[in-house]
Amino acid sequence: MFEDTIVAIATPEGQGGVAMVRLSGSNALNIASLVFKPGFGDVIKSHHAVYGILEWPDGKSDNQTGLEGVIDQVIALPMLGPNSFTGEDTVEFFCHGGVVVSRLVVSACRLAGARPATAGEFSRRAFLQGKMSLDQAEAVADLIHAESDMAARAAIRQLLGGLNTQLSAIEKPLLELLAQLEGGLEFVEEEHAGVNSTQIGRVLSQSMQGITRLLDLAPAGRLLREGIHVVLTGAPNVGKSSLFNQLVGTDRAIVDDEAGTTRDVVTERIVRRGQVFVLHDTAGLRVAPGRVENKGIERTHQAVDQADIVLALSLHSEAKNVSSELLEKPSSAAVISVMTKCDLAVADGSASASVLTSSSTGFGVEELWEKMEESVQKYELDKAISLGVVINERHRFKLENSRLELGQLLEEFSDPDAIPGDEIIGTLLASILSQLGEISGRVFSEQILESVFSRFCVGK
Ligand SMILES: Nc1nc2c(ncn2[C@@H]2O[C@H](COP(=O)(O)OP(=O)(O)O)[C@@H](O)[C@H]2O)c(=O)[nH]1
Ligand SMILES: [Mg+2]
Repeated sequence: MFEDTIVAIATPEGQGGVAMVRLSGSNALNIASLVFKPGFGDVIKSHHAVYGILEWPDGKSDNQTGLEGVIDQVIALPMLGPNSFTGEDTVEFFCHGGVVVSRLVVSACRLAGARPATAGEFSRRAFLQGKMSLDQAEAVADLIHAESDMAARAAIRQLLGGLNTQLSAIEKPLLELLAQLEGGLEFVEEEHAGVNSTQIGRVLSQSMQGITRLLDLAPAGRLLREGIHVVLTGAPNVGKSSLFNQLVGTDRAIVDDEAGTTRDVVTERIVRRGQVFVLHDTAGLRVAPGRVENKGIERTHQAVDQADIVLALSLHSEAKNVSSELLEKPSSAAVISVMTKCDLAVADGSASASVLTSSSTGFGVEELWEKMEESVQKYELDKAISLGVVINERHRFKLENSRLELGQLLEEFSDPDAIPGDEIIGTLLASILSQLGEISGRVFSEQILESVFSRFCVGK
């Protein structure tokens, strides 16, 4: 248990019925008894809520606020370590919500000896006390930040051990192999200490497959965490902003018959069937416009580079798609060709591969949504959700490194005459395992903890 006791508001700031202030650390119960009356009684019952008054510690009422003594009526919930979120002694105070009371409760706890928690410090302690792995702590953050049902479902499954299970299945055979090799090193001089190279090669290939399967789910992880980026492009006046407004269901973007009206990227997030779509309306693509419009067009290209889906718009009457010609860089995104203003004329016959739309009548908009949903099926979001695997950038980086090292090692096995000795295999295995171990936090450093937990909010 950490010597110092930390305190923070765990609920969001703002008006609400109830707010929660959490104290955690070796002195949590003492500090709580200085501010909470009549206290927990002679024998503290862990996980039993107690009603009482929260007040300033004796002789330390806050003169600035003019409040003497009483701060609020609260419910206090003591949870003795190791059976708490952090694994330490914890007291949670449920006070009235709003911007003032919870802050005063924190101030009183600080006067009684607690210090303010830093970002993610409760979760960090939970990790250090062995209550959860690093990827589970990240799942807590993902769950808090989830904007869609799908993202929340994936995060809770990862929190319950999804990714961990997959990782253990990859790590366990490698750890066993390492132990065998190391065990063999001490006693036996003969080749591979009873583990033959075919066996080693098989274990390595299986791990390689496991890592590749996880990496295949990395795009799904990004889509679940960030949403699906949809960029509308096309010549000026083709009807991008009008269609954007239809898709998001509000008059968010300015529509005008003057070409070059939209000069910046306008972004709107919407949830559809449990999935977040991030729609971007852009400046129309055309040659030699003014300086400001040019900057807008530059941003269009940047948006396209980040896109998962590009909606390439052209007028009902245009036989070929002008905008896709002006898109310089190839993007990995799915491109859906869309014909606009179909209320004005019957679309050209060559447009059969396009979705025909009209923003005036709403025609084709539902079909367009379905096309977009279809085009993200390849990312196997359902699989990532059911496995509880939300690969983030940190995981992806570690997985790629370990796949690279594993690939190098496997290559050595392709030539039976060039198979390295046990000691070298052992060293390489240890390195691969340390890369993999950093995902769950089986292996960690101060730097890793800093990079993970500094992204959390205070109070989590
Ligand atoms: N009749 C008709 N007019 C449209 C439609 N969509 C857009 N417009 C008109 O076309 C002009 C340009 O639309 P806008 O959405 O600003 O195009 P953008 O420059 O591509 O963003 C405006 O005058 C719109 O009212 C449509 O589906 N049908
Ligand atoms: Mg526009």
